[in-house]
Amino acid sequence: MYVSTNPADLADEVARYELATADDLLAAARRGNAAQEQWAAVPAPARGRVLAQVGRLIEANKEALARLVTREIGKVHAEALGEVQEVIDTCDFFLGEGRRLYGQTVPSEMPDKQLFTFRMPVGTALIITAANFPTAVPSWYIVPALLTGNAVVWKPAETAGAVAQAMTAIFHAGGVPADVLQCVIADGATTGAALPSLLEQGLVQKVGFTGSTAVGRSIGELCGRHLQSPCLELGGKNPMVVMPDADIDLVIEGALFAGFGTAGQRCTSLGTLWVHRSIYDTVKSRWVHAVEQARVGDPMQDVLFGPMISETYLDNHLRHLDWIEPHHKVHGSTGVGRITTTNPRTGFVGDPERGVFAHPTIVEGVMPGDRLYAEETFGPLVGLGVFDTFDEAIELANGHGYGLSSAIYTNDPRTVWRFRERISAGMVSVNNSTSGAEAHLPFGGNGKSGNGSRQSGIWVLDQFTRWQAVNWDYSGRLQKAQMDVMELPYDPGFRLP
Ligand code: UN1
Repeated sequence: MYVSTNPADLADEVARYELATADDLLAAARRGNAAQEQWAAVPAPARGRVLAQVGRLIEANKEALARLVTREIGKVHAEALGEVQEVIDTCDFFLGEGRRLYGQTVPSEMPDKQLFTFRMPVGTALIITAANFPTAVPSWYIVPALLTGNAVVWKPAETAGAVAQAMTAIFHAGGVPADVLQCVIADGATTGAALPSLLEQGLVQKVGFTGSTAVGRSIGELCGRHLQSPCLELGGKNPMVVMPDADIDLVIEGALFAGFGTAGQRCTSLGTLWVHRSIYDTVKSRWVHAVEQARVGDPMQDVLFGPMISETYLDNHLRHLDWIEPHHKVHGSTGVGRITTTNPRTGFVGDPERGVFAHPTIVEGVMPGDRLYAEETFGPLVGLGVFDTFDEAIELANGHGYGLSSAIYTNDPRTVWRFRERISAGMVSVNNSTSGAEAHLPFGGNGKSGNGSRQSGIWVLDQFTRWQAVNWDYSGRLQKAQMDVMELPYDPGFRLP
């Protein structure tokens, strides 16, 4: 029995549920396969209507769902409301796609013949999501997958199981058939054990995964053996580059939210703040001050961040603190590590002993060669470094090999364009936080952040459909492509006098 507890108040039991076995996952995929064809036969505009209904129900239940998000994973309530809004936005976007889902008509090289393309569903998708965005990120997969006629087996993070069950209930109430969307709460090891069989038995035609680069790599390897390309949304070490002409007020506000909002537990959270030497001291002292003053604590109140998602996330954060080296300097709070009565944070909102809260930590002096430079930390631990030239900033921003999100702060349009051209990240913010992508732009990364797949907007359609090319010859004879092609005469020797 898995017991899901409130990370801001560990005595508050949110839900308990039996974790699924590998066989449960296989059985769910079989049911999904059996139900998929009938779902795909529902006209796309009617499937779009179903997602419109889901969107309206999410809207009607927004406050309750956001409260559950805050209670189960500790996300600050205002952010939880924003996250649920992202689900509504995603439904709104895809309800219209049900009336488009365009294919093309293409001219043939021969007469009395027409060419067409159709988007076909891939089949049954296994969607594996993380706890940090327990409603929005799953919706980025589930909504387009359903709209395009696929069945979905959703394996949410067990840490966010109550939210997943609530989401699934809303989808079913909105008209999605039970076997077309199934939520199976299992742990990572069980899912990993089931995946080879799911693929070998042909029960899953698409895997969507949001989580660590290491797990993404093994899912990618496994899917590759079965000639599948998964949709992978992995880690980030998202740089923010501050040029000498930047608006410093904006930088401080952006770096505070990007670094420490959601307790740094977004894949788009700021990794390292890179500041030009000419303004380094000013930016450093102002940012350190802002982090020191930030309100941390009870996520139902007006705080910058609440608890870690769970004790596991806190433990990981504590391990990452071991990566701080003698050449680093630590700033940002009245302690490091877990906030307790004996390791207090000045101004803490609430009682830190009730939950799993961590001090915000700025690590100054991060440089290539440091583990903190090279690896994602997924917690309230953010690097600070200095650069002298734009070329150096680009090298630092790309050198770790992740490529999810990035930001540049400058008022010079030429610098914006140079940054955009040379940064390896899939997402670029100009004078804005690395986090907080809107729900209808392509979301995804390069390098260690993903395999090039993109979620959201029209771009995700390529993840959940395959192109079918159709040719229709009504000439009444066999016209051979490339051979029986009409050619009009021309005069190759023609020149103007
Ligand atoms: C994630 O952390 O996996 O851009 C997704 C953002 C959010 C999504 C983050 N809209 O920060």
